[in-house]
Amino acid sequence: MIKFITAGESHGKGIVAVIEGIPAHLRLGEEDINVELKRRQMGYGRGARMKIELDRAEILSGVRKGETLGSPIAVAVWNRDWHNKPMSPVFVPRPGHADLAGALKYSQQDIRNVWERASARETAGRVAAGAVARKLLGEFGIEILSHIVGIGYISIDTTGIRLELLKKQIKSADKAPVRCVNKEAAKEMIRQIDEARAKGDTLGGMFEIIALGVPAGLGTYVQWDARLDMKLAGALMSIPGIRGVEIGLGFESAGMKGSEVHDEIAYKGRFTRKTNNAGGIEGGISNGEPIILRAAMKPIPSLAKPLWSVNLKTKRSAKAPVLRADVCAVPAAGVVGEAMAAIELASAMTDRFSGDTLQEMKRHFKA
Ligand code: EPS
Repeated sequence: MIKFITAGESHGKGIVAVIEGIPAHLRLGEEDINVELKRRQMGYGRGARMKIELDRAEILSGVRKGETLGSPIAVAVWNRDWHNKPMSPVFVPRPGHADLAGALKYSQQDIRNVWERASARETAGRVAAGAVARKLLGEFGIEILSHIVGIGYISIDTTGIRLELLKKQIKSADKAPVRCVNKEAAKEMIRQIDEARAKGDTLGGMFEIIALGVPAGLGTYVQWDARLDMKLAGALMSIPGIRGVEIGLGFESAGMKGSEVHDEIAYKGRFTRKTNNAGGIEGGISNGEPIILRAAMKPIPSLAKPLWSVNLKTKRSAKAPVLRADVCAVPAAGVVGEAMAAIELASAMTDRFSGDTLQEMKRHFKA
């Protein structure tokens, strides 16, 4: 099993991720993490903070001479925008952010004490941990991709596209502004982001995760909390702003007939399916087909044209504070989603093919 935690505040010294359960002798360098951190910083609609930061990993522990030791791996991403002087307090919570709920829970009047940790900057730590998990998955031929399938009112349907072609399209769209494989839809997404920015508004959307090469047999139905779909859905749901997760056909399957939904089984030297509506998981277990997940992100709650709220001190109506923020962070959320899926899949792999060393894990995998 792989465990990970993050620590750090948005304007503290940095974000740290600690990941445990990675076997010894996996080749790992800071550059493996940096490529993923860079991807998280990209995307049309990001705020000014991304122009300040140059997220880079510093491996603090768990790696020697470019190889993991089997001990906890700690990675730091230092903040450039580190405020070491006290900042003026904020008393008006933003609707939709953690501000009010956090202030009530931790008995805080200065909302900065809530948002410093609740900020999506924390996801830099997740992406760092995810990059380590991804490196382990790569040893077993498992690849994780993501692409944007919706922003605002625009959404695309890629179900008819052959997976090999879709994979190519996703790889070439990865550096494009909204990471969407449909160029026409991407233009409209960008136009909508511009419009939202001009109006002081924000936008949400939907990303899809595709995990290729996942062997059959990860996860299990024998206990509720061991199901792979539960773990993956929970992992995606934990990303700030995510309000819904689907697996395979997801919500659409609720309105369809059983004969339309379930993937008929054939045998051609191995078990095959013509369709993958199940999204690669049946009975809480990976079935050998690609794993397909989608997550819906709500619009960012920091609005340039703010909503009404209440001052926590005076209890009088007040406009929420106007802060530097993203107009749309869905392209970046997709990268965070990949990281979370990588961690859960790597964890399921270490459960299934456990080993103290990578070689031992590979022997179990081969067997
Ligand atoms: C983020 C850093 C933050 C925000 C954003 C994500 O930096 P700052 O608050 O200094 O501008 O840009 O956080 C949010 C959108 C949020 O709602 O918390 C980052 O590194 O991703």
